[in-house]
Amino acid sequence: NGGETLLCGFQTSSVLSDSAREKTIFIHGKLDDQDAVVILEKTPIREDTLTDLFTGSRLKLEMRNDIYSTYWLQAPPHLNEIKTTVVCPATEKHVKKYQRQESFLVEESGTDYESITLPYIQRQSFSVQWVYNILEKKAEAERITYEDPDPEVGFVLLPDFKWDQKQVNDLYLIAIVHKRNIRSLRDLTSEHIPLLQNIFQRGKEAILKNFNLPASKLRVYLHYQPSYYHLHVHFTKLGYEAPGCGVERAHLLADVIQNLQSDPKYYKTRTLYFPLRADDGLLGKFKEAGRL
Ligand code: M7G
Repeated sequence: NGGETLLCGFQTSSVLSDSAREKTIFIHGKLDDQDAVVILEKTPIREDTLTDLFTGSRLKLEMRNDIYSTYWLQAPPHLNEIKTTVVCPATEKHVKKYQRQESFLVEESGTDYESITLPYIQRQSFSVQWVYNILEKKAEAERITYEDPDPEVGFVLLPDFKWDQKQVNDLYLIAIVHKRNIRSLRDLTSEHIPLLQNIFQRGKEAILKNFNLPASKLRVYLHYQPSYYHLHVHFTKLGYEAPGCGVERAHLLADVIQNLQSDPKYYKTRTLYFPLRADDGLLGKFKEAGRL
């Protein structure tokens, strides 16, 4: 499928965002006449590659001053790869998702959800075909870390595509529920507690077994609003600030379970706060309704 030459034909039209600190760049362009978003990311330097790096690389002196000197290390190709993600064909919504933009905090009551958010996401949200492909083993089947096939409380746990699995420092997995009618946090009631507890318990066990990372090193949370409206839970390494994961969107799974235990309708009735980007259509709907 042309995997090796894929990007030769990529025509850049604009840089959507970039970050020197995260060492990423998000580019919008065309690939075979189709809109595409390409994400390039330099990955962390792994301790277990240091020997290879020191023995297999050439050093080019940049400057020397007293006891100080700086160099360019020309690493062997296999230690100099750039993680690349391609979305093609990309929709306008994908382009917006990756564009750097100002955000505004929205206050959404239970009734706002029913009257503003729900009708909007029913018309406008991203396709969750990739999620169904995972659940049906049509894609990424060989990447699955753990699965509980139960139709009620089951889920698939696998590496998020933001994680290259080369080091545990930036560990990032997602648990995707088998049940298909749960869009987000807002759809959860006390009847889902067994499902959430199952994900929490078995997810932590699977990560300990496969990646040797104990529960005390994990941040387990849901996003509201999510980008994809099929319930999923994020598992990341504590202390790793995953790109695009602002505090306002995160709801810790442990808190979600407790909130539902104390009030079965907690997420139907509470006001929830979340940031939306300036050109998000949902923000426009909140403005039209005079809620902003
Ligand atoms: P979210 O909270 O709905 O949206 O999380 P966010 O991307 O705004 O955080 C969805 C998660 O699924 C994100 O962490 C994505 O990186 C991840 N993800 C998205 N896609 C399209 C894929 C995919 O095709 N495969 C895998 N493994 N993960 C994906």
